[in-house]
Amino acid sequence: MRDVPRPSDRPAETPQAPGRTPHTAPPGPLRCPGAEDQPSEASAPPARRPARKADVALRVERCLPDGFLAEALRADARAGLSATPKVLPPKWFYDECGSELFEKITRLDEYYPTRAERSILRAAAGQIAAAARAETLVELGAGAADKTRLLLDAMAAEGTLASFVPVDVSEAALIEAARRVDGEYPGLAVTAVVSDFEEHLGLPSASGARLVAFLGGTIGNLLPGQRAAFLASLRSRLRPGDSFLLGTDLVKDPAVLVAAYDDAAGVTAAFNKNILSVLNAALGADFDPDAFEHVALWDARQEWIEMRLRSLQDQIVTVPAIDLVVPFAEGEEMRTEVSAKFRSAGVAAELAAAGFSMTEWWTDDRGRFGLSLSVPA
Ligand code: SAH
Ligand code: AVI
Repeated sequence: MRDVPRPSDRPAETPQAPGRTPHTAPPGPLRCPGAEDQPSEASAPPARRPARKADVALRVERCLPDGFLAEALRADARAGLSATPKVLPPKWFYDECGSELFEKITRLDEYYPTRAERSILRAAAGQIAAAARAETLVELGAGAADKTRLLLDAMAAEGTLASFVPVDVSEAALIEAARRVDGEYPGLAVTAVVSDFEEHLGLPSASGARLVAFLGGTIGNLLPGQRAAFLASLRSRLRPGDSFLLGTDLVKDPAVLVAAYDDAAGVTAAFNKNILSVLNAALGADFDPDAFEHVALWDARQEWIEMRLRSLQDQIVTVPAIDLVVPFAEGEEMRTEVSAKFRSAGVAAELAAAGFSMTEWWTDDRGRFGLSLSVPA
């Protein structure tokens, strides 16, 4: 039984999880022009959780070899920009601006998944914490880890919570989120893990039950084969007593879905085009984001939303870091994301195929989003 969170009794040194490469987080908030507005409901620290001073070191681990992500981006750009049709993997949306734009998306009227999943967590977090009885909450693709507070609070109330391990490929956003949680939960050991969860899951090996959360419907951003590989890899690293909490957006009226990915204010369009800015910054490319338009469409056969960037003119883009010259024809479309939508039976089947047994299934009151709790079968 652990004693978290009690604002008054945080130890001077937090307990430390094992890891390969611990670092101290740099200070400072994220900044992204165009992505600033009022803080979200959950990102504003509630009064009952006083923020801790920012000068206390946060534990950060980098699981991938130095340069791995930079090389992976080069490889993905080389392959994707040379393919027909062209394609870029969505994990590269999330530089500082991309992460801020995603947070802005979560506050849009049209973008229901975050609110729907939060409403499920509000209702079910106690049940989840009681079933999992986990010491460690690992969150894959944690982002701002806003909804995560509902799980942390429930696990603390259950008396089991000792550590939180957010895992994300977006280092700046991850550290900012981890620092906030660290400040709000005295006594909680927080270890931020910078990793690509398709390469290295970043699960802590410490004894004690672990609850692995993968929220937001991010699993839908993986293609079916990638999903199966990811689930099998996760299953192979879980132990008896661990649990897996998975958020999945559900199939619904295509008009609702398309609006969620093509909002009136153009935030999703900016998010989509941000991948071009990522390539410009990282690879010296000369994409002109204004020379592309945002496309969101529902693929009824695959049951996924597809985001694309459509070239507004014949143009040639150079990508010096990979020595590539890329012609785009007017009207040519490049896929930047799929966002698969699920049905409960399909989720259970994919989990079962990977060796999980789904023990609970919740949806919000309008049946828009599903949350499943599974254990190793
Ligand atoms: N879980 C949060 C954030 C979702 S946004 C929520 O529910 O709101 C998706 C997050 O997953 C981003 O922070 C992004 O950086 C991260 N992500 C995407 N692909 C990833 C990968 N392959 N490995 C690690 N993190 C990834
Ligand atoms: C992170 N992921 C679940 C989001 C989604 O809905 O597929 C990413 C996103 N793309 C456009 N809007 C949001």
